[in-house]
Amino acid sequence: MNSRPLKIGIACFPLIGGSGILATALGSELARRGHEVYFFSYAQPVRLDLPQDNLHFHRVDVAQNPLFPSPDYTLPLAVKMAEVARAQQLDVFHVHYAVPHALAACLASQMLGPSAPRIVTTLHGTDTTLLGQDPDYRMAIEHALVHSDAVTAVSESLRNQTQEIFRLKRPIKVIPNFFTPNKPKRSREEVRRDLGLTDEFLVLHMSSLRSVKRIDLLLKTIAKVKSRERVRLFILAGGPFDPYEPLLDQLGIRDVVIVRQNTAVVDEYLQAADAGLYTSEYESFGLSILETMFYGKPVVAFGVGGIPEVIGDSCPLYPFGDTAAAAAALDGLIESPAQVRELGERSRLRTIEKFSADRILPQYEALYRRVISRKLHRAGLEPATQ
Ligand code: GMT
Repeated sequence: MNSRPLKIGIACFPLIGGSGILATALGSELARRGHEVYFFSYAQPVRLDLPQDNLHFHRVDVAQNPLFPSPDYTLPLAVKMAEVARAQQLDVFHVHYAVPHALAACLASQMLGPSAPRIVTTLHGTDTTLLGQDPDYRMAIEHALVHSDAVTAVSESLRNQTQEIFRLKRPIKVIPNFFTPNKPKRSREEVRRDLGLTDEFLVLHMSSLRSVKRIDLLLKTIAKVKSRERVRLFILAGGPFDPYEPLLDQLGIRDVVIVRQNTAVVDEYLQAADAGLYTSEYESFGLSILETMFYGKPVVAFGVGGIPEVIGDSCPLYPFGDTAAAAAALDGLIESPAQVRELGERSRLRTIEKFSADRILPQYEALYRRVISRKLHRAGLEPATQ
């Protein structure tokens, strides 16, 4: 088996959102393993530390040409991907999210002809579950999926849903997300002091706050906690919290909730927390849940989408919308430090066993090599490995 380092182009969204965070972590891990990685996005991804050996970032300018009625990103992205692929002889485009990244990769590939890199598309959720149902996008997504050399999904649940929506003839490979913690810069005590805490039970929620996250249910759950004076809900918000401000007063929980905006480095807050609370109505995976579990914190969540695959039997799950059950679970944890330790440790062990970089990276590397070998085989240069 050929094990030369690969040249991989990664296109992703740069913002605080699971797909971009995962793509950034993947690129960094690949670079650490000796591969050469080229990121494409309209801004530097929030968790991408540069400079780093083997890591390159190519900013794509959104075209604001007065000839066009609206700005265009897909074409400049495709052109930049094609230019860099040609100059650097990339082996693979690994694109995260079908729209616009997989479509830009298809276009770049057509521009380059037979020497084009192979295309690996990773689906993260809403590109299938929402856009896949949108008649304005559906055919384009289908085209990108059919013309990718491999398609992966981050959970069985998302794979099944994608197959249901698109009825593709091709296989979709499940490669779950992974997480690599960064050493926190401040101690647990320092962070808690900074948040104005003494011995309160700190419940962490990290998300984009998009409507699918059901922040209304998050706040209602906290409002139902019996030991309210002993609990604080800490929200690391990747989107505006203003729409939920009135609910804080309606539920009488203004004193209980702390909100911090757009924090890229989450490790020190994960370390400072006692448990995680996630009330989404859908998650294809739930990267924040995985991050919480990695830090040995129990998670209270509803059993929707891919969440049961992430949590497994490390913590109990609750039916969607059952805020009373979620609040009772938090009360149980507040009352029992032993239970917090036990569930937290089970969560931590599960993440190491199933979702560490060492478990997941070889799966992507093997996939890249497989699609590359198929290309060489087609060109008559080397026998295919499968
Ligand atoms: O859900 C978000 O806020 C962002 C979104 C994205 O695409 O960036 O997250 C999706 O991808 C993550 C990484 O694979 C998954 O952990 C999230 O569950 C998924 N979100 C949804 O399915 C709603």
